[in-house]
Amino acid sequence: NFKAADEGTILKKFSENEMQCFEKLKCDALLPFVPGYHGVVEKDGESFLHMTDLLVNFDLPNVMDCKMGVRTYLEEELVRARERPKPREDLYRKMVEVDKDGPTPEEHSQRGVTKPRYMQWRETLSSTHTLGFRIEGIKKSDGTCRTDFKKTRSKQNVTQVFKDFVGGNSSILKSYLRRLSEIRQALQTSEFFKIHEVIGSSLLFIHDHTGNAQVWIIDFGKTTALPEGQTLNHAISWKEGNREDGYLWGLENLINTLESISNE
Ligand code: 4IP
Ligand code: ADP
Ligand code: MN
Repeated sequence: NFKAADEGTILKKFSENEMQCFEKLKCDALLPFVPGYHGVVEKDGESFLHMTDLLVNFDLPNVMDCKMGVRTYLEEELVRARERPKPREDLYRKMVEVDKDGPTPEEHSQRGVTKPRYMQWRETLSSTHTLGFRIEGIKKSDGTCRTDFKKTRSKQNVTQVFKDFVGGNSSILKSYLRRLSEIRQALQTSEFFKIHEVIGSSLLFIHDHTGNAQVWIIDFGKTTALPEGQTLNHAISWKEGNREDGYLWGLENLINTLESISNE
């Protein structure tokens, strides 16, 4: 999905939706917290979004991707699956790999699960439903990479992963907390955030041995504008039709989780 680009920048596979978000973010309170956006470029006959490489100011960075919100798929995907269910074998296989009893008898016999069914299963197995965020992956400075967090659900488990990630460094933890407060503040004033359903977006945590620590808002591939005049609360629960994403509720829980580590 990504391609190398000029020094300090990266190319992400083009998406019309994500491009529109970056365009709108150019004059929004969230601008200081999203990767620099440098427009659309063509390479080898393919289109890409050109953005700043967030790792560029780090020396041997440690990186964690946290997917925000209580819901990770669009309401329209739910409607589509109900009207015209399309069981997918790839999602069935991913489900069985984690839990052979995950699929229902019917799903087993058709060797397929629909996209929203798979996404909901991922949400309940992880901390998405209980905390409003989940850990997707971690890349450490030593080159190791972990994505086996599909069953990391309890606050205790999540806490342990964060502790390992910061390696007990309290000043990095404090920098992360400061940055998360700034992000919360910016979200509360952002016009963009008010009128968009933010689905599948992540907070990217980056730190290194010099003590540099930052958090960035990334991935607007499924962030969608609401109909004219409509706004979201981002903290109340999702009921089909209200399009709430639980982003602010998740951020609050994430901040609480890091604060309780910091206070130990
Ligand atoms: C993936 O599941 C992720 O949720 C992807 O989201 C999602 O892509 C995939 O849907 C889904 O299969 P696992 O993480 O369990 O592998 P992301 O890209 O944000 O990680 P979408 O297109 O929904 O963003 P499909 O339909 O691409 O398989
Ligand atoms: P996808 O839509 O495929 O999920 P994301 O935008 O979430 O793509 O990016 C996937 C991963 O790529 C992130 O977890 C992060 O590690 C890395 N990444 C994304 N954007 C940047 C960036 N601007 N700079 C550095 N790394 C990035
Ligand atoms: Mn993503």
